[in-house]
Amino acid sequence: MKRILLSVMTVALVAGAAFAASGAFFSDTETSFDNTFQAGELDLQIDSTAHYAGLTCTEVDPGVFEWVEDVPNTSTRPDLIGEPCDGSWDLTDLFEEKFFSFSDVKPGDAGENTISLHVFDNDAWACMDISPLENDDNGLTEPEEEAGDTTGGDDEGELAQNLEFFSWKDDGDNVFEPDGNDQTPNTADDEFPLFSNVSGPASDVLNGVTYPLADSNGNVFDPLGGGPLIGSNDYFIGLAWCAGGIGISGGDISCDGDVMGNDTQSDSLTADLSFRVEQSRNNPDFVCEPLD
Ligand SMILES: [Ca+2]
Ligand SMILES: [Ca+2]
Ligand SMILES: [Ca+2]
Ligand SMILES: [Ca+2]
Repeated sequence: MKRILLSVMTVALVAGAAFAASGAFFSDTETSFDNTFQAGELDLQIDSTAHYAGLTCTEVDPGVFEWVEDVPNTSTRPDLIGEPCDGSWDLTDLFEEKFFSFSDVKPGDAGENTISLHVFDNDAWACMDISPLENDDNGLTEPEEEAGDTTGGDDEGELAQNLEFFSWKDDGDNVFEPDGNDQTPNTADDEFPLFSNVSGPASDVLNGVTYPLADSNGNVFDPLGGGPLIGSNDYFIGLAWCAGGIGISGGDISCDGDVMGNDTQSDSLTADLSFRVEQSRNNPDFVCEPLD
């Protein structure tokens, strides 16, 4: 009897303990650690590859660029082969890089730069701005005077009127590849002219102008779809130049130096080319306005 009683007491104690445990307040905790706001990044980088007179400005050693002939014994400037060159560089922010740096341009000279834009981290609107040209005469040589040039001062040059440019949306291979002779965009991959007048002298197409690349009115790289530049995509612009009259026929780009006269001798042309981007998120109405 004593043993049974002991057993009952044990059960009662156990039951009492169990009741005490389940009688605590129910609770639970979830924690979200280290809540943070950090500003995003929007970084534009640009690379360029320059071609001139059958040469390509090529990185021959890390950071060292020289003119290399595209096809042996075909360049019209063999004196430049192996010489240092500007106009080509890898993807970077721009510091002292120059798309164009030529000191001895002659009628019939022609070249091309393929420029790529790469927006990191965030989709962005983009505009291209070109400063007013400095079209200087640097004084009158005898042939200039004989050609009838009577203005020899700053901003009195004739080179800007005689250096013609053509620009197109490229796929990165430096070659203009329209859909046959059709120069209007038909597909997302199509290549087509970017200047509304197809081509023209620097004094017209590059003189203090702002070109929308992608804004709320459209996207030159994707005219069928529109919208901003997509972060992490590459976008390519071909920019061809000719000392004289540039001609576009299908995918062929020609240069006629005959129309460039002696009045341009010793003249110089200088301009700044800038690309700017602005975030597209929460900014749906952005328009590329000309800079002041
Ligand atoms: Ca001059
Ligand atoms: Ca002049
Ligand atoms: Ca191409
Ligand atoms: Ca002149």
